[in-house]
Amino acid sequence: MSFFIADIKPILSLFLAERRRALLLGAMLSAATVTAGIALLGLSGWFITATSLAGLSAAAAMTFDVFAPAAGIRLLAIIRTAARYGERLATHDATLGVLAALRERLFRGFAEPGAARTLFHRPARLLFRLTADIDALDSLYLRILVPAAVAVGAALTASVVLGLMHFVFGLGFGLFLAGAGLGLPLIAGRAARKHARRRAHGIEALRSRAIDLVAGQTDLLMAGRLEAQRGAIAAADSYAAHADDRLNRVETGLTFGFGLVSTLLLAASLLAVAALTETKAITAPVAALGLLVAFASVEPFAALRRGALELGRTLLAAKRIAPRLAVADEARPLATPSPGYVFCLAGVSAFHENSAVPALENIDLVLKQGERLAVIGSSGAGKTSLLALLSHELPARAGSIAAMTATVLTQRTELFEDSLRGNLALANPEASETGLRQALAAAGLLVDVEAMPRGLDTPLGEGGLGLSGGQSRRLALARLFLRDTPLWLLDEPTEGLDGATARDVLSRLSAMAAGRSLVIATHIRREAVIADRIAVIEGGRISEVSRRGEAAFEKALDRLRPD
Ligand code: DUT
Ligand code: MG
Repeated sequence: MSFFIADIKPILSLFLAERRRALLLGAMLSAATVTAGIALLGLSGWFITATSLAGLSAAAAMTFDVFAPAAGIRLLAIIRTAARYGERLATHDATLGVLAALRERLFRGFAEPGAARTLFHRPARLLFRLTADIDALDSLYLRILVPAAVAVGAALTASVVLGLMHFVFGLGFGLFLAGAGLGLPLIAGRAARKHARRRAHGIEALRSRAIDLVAGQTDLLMAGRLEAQRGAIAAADSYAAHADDRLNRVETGLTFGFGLVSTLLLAASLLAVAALTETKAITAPVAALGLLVAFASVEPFAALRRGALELGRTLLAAKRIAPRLAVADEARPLATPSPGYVFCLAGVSAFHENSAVPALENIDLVLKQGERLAVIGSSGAGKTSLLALLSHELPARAGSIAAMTATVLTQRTELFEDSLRGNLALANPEASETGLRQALAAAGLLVDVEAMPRGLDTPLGEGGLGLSGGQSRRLALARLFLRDTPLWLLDEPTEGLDGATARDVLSRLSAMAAGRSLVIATHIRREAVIADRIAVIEGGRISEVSRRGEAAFEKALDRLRPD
C-alpha cells in the first residue's frame, strides 16, 4: 500500500497542480449526478405507491397533492441530466489537459542527458511509454478516484435516508455496502495486478519483437534465425493472451461478487422495509422509497469494476513514469567558459550508464574561439564520449565543465520519415528555400537532389531509406550548416565518402566553419589535417596534444589512415 502511494503521489500531485478546480468540480458534479439519480428513483417509487394508495379511497384522492412530488421528480431529472453533462465535460477536459501536460514533462524528462541515449537502444519501449503508459494514467482519475468517491457518497446518502427510517437499518446497510463495494474491487485489483502487469509486458515484447523481425529481416534470414524470431513473437503473444484470460476470469469473479452483494442487500432491504411497514414504523410509499434508494445506491459500485482491473496497469505506468517527472523538475545550470574560449574542461571524468569503467578520465582541455581540434585514437578510446560530454549529453561525474552551445554531427546519421526538405529544415525551421539549397550545395548534395524527380520533396522512408550511405552523410552535413552555433562537434564527418567527394566536402566544411570552433573526432588523415591542434586519446585519457608546426603534430597525422 505504501509503495502504491509512493508511485501514485507525483502523478496525483501533478493532476491536482494542473487542473485542481476542474477536477474537484468534476468529482462534485459526479456526486451530484448520482445523488440526484438516487433521489429520483426513491421519490418516483414513493410517488407511484402513494398515488395508487390514494386512489383506493375517494377522500384521500381529493386531498392528495400530485403537483409537488411531480415537480420534484422533474427537477431531479433535469438536475441529473445537467450534472451528468457538466461532469463529462469537466472530468474529460481536465483529464485530457493533465495528460497533455504530463506528455510535455515526460518529453522533457527524456531529453535529459543519458535518458535519450538509454531509450535510443529501446525505441519500441519509448513509443510504448509515450502512448500506452500515459493513456493508462487517465484511468487513475476517471475510473478509480472519481467512481470510488461517488460510490462512497452514494452509500452515505442511502444510509442517511434509510437511517431516518430505522437507525440500525441505515447503519448496517451503509457499512455493508461500503465495505463489500470497496472491498471487492480492492481484492479483484490485487488479484488482477500481476496479470495486468504481465499483459502490458507481453504486449510490449510483442511489439518490439515484431519491429525487430521487420527491421532485421535480412540479418535474421542470413543467420538462420527467422524461425526463432517468429517463435519469440508467438511466445510473447501467448504470454499476453494468457494474462488476458486471467484478467477476464478476475472480471467475471468480480461481476459475480457484485451480483451477490447487491442481491443480498436488496433481499435484506426488502425484509427490513417489510418488517418496518408491518410494525407501522413507516408507510408503504416510504417503504417503496427505501427499497428503490437501496437499489440505486448499489449501482455506482459497479463502475469501479474497470478501474479495479486496470489498477495493475495504472500502477505500472505510474511507476515507470514517476522517476522521469522528478528529473524534469531540476533545472540544470550550465557554466559558460572564460572569455575567448568555447570550452574549458578541468579534471573531468565521465561514465556511461551501467559501466564501472570511466569512458573519460581526468580530462584537461580547452579550446579557443575559432580554433580547430582533431581528436584521434583507436576505436573505443573515447572520442565520441568526449563529444557527448561537450554537448552535455554525457554528464560529468567529476571535474568542472564549461561549454558554449554546440551542434553535433553524430557518428551515425539519423534521418526521419519525412520529405528531404523536412529532414533538412529540422536543423533550422526558419531557413529559406535558398538557405536550404545553399546548405545542400555546401554539402555537395544539391546535384544529387536536383536529379531526383521530386527534388526537395522526395519522401524519405523510415530511417532515411531512399538515400545511399554517403548521401545520408552529406544530408547530415547540410543540416549542420544550417546550425549557427559557435561550436561544431563532428564525429567522423566524411566516413563512408569516396576520397574525391570527401576532400570536396571537407574544403566546403572548412569554409563554412570560418570563425567557428571545431572538434573533429576522426581516424582519417584528411579530416585531421584541417585542425590546428591534435589531441590523442587512449583509454579515456588524453595522452598528447600537439600544435600545427610541431613534430608531434606531423607524427600524429602519420598514424592516421591515409586519404
Ligand atoms: N561506451 C559505453 N556505453 C555507450 C557508449 C560507449 O559503455 O553507450 C564505452 C565503450 C568504449 C568507451 O565507452 O569502451 C568509449 O566509447 P566511444 O564511443 O567514446 O569510443 P570512440 O573513440 O568514439 O570509438 P569509435 O572510433 O569506434 O567510434
Ligand atoms: Mg566514436
